[in-house]
Amino acid sequence: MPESSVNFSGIHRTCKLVVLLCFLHISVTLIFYVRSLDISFAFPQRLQANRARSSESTTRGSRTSTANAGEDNYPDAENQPPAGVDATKHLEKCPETSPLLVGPLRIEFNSPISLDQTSKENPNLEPGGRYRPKDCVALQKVAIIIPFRNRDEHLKYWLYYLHPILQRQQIDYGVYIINQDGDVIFNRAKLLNVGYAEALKEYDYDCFVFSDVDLIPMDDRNTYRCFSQPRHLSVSMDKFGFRLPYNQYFGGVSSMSKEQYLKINGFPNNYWGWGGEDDDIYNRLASKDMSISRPSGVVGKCRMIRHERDKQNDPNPQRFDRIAHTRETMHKDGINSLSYKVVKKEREQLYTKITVDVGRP
Ligand code: UDH
Ligand code: NGS
Repeated sequence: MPESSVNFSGIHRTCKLVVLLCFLHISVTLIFYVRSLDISFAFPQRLQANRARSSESTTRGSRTSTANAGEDNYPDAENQPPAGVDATKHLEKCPETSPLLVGPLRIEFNSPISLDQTSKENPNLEPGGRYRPKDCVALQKVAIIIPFRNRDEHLKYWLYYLHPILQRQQIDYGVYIINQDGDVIFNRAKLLNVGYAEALKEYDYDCFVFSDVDLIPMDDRNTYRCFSQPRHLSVSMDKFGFRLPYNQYFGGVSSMSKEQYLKINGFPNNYWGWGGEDDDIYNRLASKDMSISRPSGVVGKCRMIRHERDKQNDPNPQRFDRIAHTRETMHKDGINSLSYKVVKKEREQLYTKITVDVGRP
């Protein structure tokens, strides 16, 4: 009897110890559990703020702001990287010559082009036909300005060919279609001035490429950017037998830095109808002692989409008289006297289209 009573009290003590240990274990687990709940209950605002901040940094990558040029790697106002770029990654400047270039290209206008297909083939574009390289910081911010009216078929080819070329050229660019409203006589140079002014409202562009809608480069080494002198890019057109029609020719596709453009007071606003406005621009440049920079005849080859003369764009009978007086008129007729009304602004995936009323002669 005494022996069994000893054994019993031993078992009893062991059991008590086990129960105590279990209790301790459960208490510790419970404390940790409650503490973990506490964190999210106690600081819901902080969590929300963090979440908001991280989503902001991805969506605000779209480039709609103005620039603090040169201050850091992401030169727009809020220093946001392009969508999809890691904000913590330090980006180098893009090289002078893009390693992505392939050289001569086959350009033809036989098969119809669909805008949907072109959009699908350019998934890295941001709304409005905007792009900037993801792996390096582009050397220039280029607005591409296209004077336009009723040339939708040409525009489809232009977008189809140019977007991939411009991306391979590693440019930070936007495409602006400046559409003349109504059916009064066409004014190419005034539309180009409008493009300059409107593009600058969107982003701190430092370079402007002015391109007819029907001209496609045949070599991606013909970079759509600016140079130390105003640049003529369409130097070797198929329609002229791949040579310049005359030495002073500055039509088709050209580029100018903001500084070069302002030095000549932009372009004339009073060339209504076809011809002469490009010669006037040449005269402006010459009067300011600027020379024309050009790519070689091989790199500068381009094709023009054949077409008939447009309605309301007959040759301007006043053009010869006007180009004879550029030096006297250029200081009062240009970007400093530009007036127009924006009728509509459409931000499509492949371009920004701005419809404008430029008045009449
Ligand atoms: N443009 C339009 N719509 C027009 C007129 C001109 O979009 O109604 C734009 C377009 O970007 C074009 C550029 O302005 O590429 C220059 O127009 P242009 O008429 O000078 O063009 P181009 O030199 O043609 O291409 C001149 C007339 C050719 C007649 C040929 C007859 N076989
Ligand atoms: C010149 C025109 C330019 C024009 C160029 C090429 O004669 O505006 O021909 O025209 N100058 C004058 O008329 C004063 S093109 O063959 O491309 O239609 O750009």
